[in-house]
Amino acid sequence: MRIDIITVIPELLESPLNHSIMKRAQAKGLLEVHVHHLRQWAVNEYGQVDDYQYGGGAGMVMMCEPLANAIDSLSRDRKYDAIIYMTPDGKRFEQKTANTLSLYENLLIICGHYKGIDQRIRDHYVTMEISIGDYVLSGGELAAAVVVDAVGRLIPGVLNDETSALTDSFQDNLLAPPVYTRPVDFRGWKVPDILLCGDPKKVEEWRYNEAVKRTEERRPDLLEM
Ligand code: 6GU
Repeated sequence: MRIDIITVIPELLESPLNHSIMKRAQAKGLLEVHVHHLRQWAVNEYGQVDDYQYGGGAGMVMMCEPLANAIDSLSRDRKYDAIIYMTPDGKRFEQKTANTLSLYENLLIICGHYKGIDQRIRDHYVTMEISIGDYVLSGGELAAAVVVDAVGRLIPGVLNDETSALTDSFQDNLLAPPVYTRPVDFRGWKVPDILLCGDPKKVEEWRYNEAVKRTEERRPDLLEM
């Protein structure tokens, strides 16, 4: 999978996408992430990419021309399966969306800043608008990093143990069960006996029951979906 990202602050995307699982995905050639600085397509020598909004009001708006030129230029090299705009008024990002996106070959993600981007770019280019939750971030970059991570780890071969994405929280509308590692007794706090019994069927059953219990307690809404 290839993901292109358009941003005015590429630095915000560097670290989150270059460590741990995202680093390995790219090293294995399963995921390519290309971050493009919107200033390359600025309208003048000052690197201008935003302007005052019509109708007045505080806050700048990202202009049509640099964004349209950026999207056109990148689209010449490949056909995007989705052109995604990161915005708090987009559709809430969920595991289901990550699953869908992980099946695509080419994604283009646009990070908004300031008051957002000119509506005409949303009307004529963007095919999908994503929010990562009901709170406002200063820009779309951190949200884009969240989407790339959630999607990237689902690409077959990215995770070491192929089954481990299947047992993640949310994959079956259940939260993940508790996990334990050594030592078996820490300050008198013990690991549940059943995890030491050596019977995989019993362990599996216990994990499932714990997942249901945890979901009932913390996220009963998930059980009604
Ligand atoms: Cl995608 N962008 C911004 N700026 N804020 C957000 C968001 C996105 N999702 C939640 N809050």
